Amino acid sequence: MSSFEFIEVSIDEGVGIIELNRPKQLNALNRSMVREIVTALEQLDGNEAAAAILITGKGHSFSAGADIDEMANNSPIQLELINQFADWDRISLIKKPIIGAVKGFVFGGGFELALSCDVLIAASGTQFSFPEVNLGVMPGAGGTQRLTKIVGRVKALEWVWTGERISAETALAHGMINRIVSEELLMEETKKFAKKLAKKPPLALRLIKDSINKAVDYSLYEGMQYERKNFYLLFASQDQKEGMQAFIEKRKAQFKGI
Ligand code: DAK
Repeated sequence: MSSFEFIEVSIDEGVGIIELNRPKQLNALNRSMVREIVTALEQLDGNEAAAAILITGKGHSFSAGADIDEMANNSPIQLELINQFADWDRISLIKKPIIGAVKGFVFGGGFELALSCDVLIAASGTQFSFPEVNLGVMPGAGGTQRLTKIVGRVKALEWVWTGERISAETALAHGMINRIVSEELLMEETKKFAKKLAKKPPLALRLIKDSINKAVDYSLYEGMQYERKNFYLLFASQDQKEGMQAFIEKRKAQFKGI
């Protein structure tokens, strides 16, 4: 594992953990930090010791968004040349489950990072917002797209236009997060969830994520064809043989990820 300046990375019982580590700036995402997050995700994705990846923030907030100081004076040409959030697109290529444990402020680019997770567990009191409109800009790393696909056009327009804060309860009611827990239990509950996933057959998890992600973009017919191929593909795995044999022999399956 590389050493990082703005994040901390560890592995705990099959769960790779990435902690954003700029708490004094509320984990505002500078460019190096985004690059580090994506590098760590890719390294954990290729590391057999981690079956699932948990991402969280140190301090009281997940992230207050992209680092405003860093980008305030950029010209459009600089942004195009820096290709600031190109790294972001690589998050969509991560095959393992990504579970976000969020709390405090989840704003702007931090909200976009949260929406890139597969599962989101929020501490009570968490506030989500796209405040970019108040800076004279708009979300640029998938916010308008991902939010709309989850909550629909009506609420997405309202929230991104006004920049208003969305409570964890409202987020849950709109299917944006999976559950709310107390802040004290956030890491414990999220690790518990991640460890539960880490015990499942990794190839099945991988192809389930792949198939469900396709449902967002494909027609029902195309998606069902795609799903079927993934279903067939799993019959090439030893874990399918082990899983079904264990059921027949009434014992617990021992999955190997092959
Ligand atoms: N950037 C830089 N520093 C930040 C920051 C941010 N986004 N958010 C907070 N900080 C810093 C504050 O400046 C302060 O630093 P010091 O003054 O202590 O040195 C420290 O963190 C603590 O913040 P506050 O003192 O303000 O704390 P409060 O509890 O009073 O307020 C707050 C918390 C979250 C309400 C407030 O800090 C705030 O409004 N922060 C800004 C939130 C925001 O507007 N976020 C959106 C940023 S824009 C792109 C794609 C995407 C994006 C950009 C480009 N491309 C494709 C090119 C994404 C853009 C965004 O996320």
